[in-house]
Amino acid sequence: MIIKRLSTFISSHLLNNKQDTLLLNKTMMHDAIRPENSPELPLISAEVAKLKIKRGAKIIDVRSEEEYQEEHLSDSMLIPLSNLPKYIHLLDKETEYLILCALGLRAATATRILRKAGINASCIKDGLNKWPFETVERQELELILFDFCPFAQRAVITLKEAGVHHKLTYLDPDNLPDWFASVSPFGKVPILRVNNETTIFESSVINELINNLSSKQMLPSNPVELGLCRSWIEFSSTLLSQLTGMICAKNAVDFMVIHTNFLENLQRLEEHLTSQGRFFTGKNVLSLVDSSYAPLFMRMAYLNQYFDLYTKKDIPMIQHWATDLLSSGSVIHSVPSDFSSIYYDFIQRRGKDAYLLNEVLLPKLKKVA
Ligand SMILES: N[C@@H](CCC(=O)N[C@@H](CS)C(=O)NCC(=O)O)C(=O)O
Repeated sequence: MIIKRLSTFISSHLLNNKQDTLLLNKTMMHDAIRPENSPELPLISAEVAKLKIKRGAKIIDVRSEEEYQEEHLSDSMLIPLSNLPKYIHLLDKETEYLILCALGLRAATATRILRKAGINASCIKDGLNKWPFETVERQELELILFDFCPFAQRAVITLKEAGVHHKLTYLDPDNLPDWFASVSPFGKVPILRVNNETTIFESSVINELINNLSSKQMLPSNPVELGLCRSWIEFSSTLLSQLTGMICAKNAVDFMVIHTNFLENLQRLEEHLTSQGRFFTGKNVLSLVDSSYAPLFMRMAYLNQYFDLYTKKDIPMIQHWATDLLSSGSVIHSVPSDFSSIYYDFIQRRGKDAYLLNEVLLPKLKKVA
């Protein structure tokens, strides 16, 4: 629990304090002399570290954000050395921490600081440069998407929130380039091209990959909490499909059947939400559950301007969550600034002869005009 709190805290507050940095710079000079194994500074090899990780030890990487993005160990948490003093109080005294940097020097300094504070920390001797096992390396990421697609928007939010370098390639669904069929296995977006050779598809899988490549922890590490998050992510796809179902329904009866079901599902979600925190997990960190629901909430808010898709007071928790989510930077910047007209175009295309456009939206829009 504490580890999770720490990682979320760290991810959102990579602070820089001048005094700490000066202090640490001094210590780092001192550490230019190769550290020796001692009770104040237990040094362990990569092989021993690997065994300890299997038994539950946690890795703290004390390099910079840039170095971390280039290459890191999976499941490691990033606390740049200069930020360490600020986060010590959040570390769990029952957990064993293995401290890693590039060569072992910054890790030695960090280990001493942590041990002085009563934390069970050991220094990985030779650092990442001599780590003989697998690492996660920087990848060239290209997200291929349509501007109206809510599933693609999930991945854009995650990319922005994770701060991972990426390229966005928008395609026109009515004018797809020849290469698209050869890279998208089902002809759908989003797809994430990794190093221009591997295609990852399905937005929830893409999101998990982005999360794993970044220093952010947008999913809980506890297996049960993780499973719960994945369950609710799946549920957001059901709600999104129902929204499209309403747009395509040919008549009022078909529309009402889906609408009733949609409201029941919203109620199910409402009942699950217990926290009044900004985001789904109740913490101040945008999770993959949040990036999965934000596109739904954005479309719901658009439609609710024109008819009672939902009543705000019936779903107060969702309303609170959606308001916070839709005002966060990575969500706002996940769509082009003319998103309303993009979404309206989508409704016109998908629901050309359908009930919602012709019987509900157009009469309202004519009135406004
Ligand atoms: N389950 C997929 C859904 C993706 C999806 O349905 N994408 C739509 C655009 S929003 C698409 O590419 N449709 C094209 C088609 O079905 O041919 C995911 O989560 O990525």
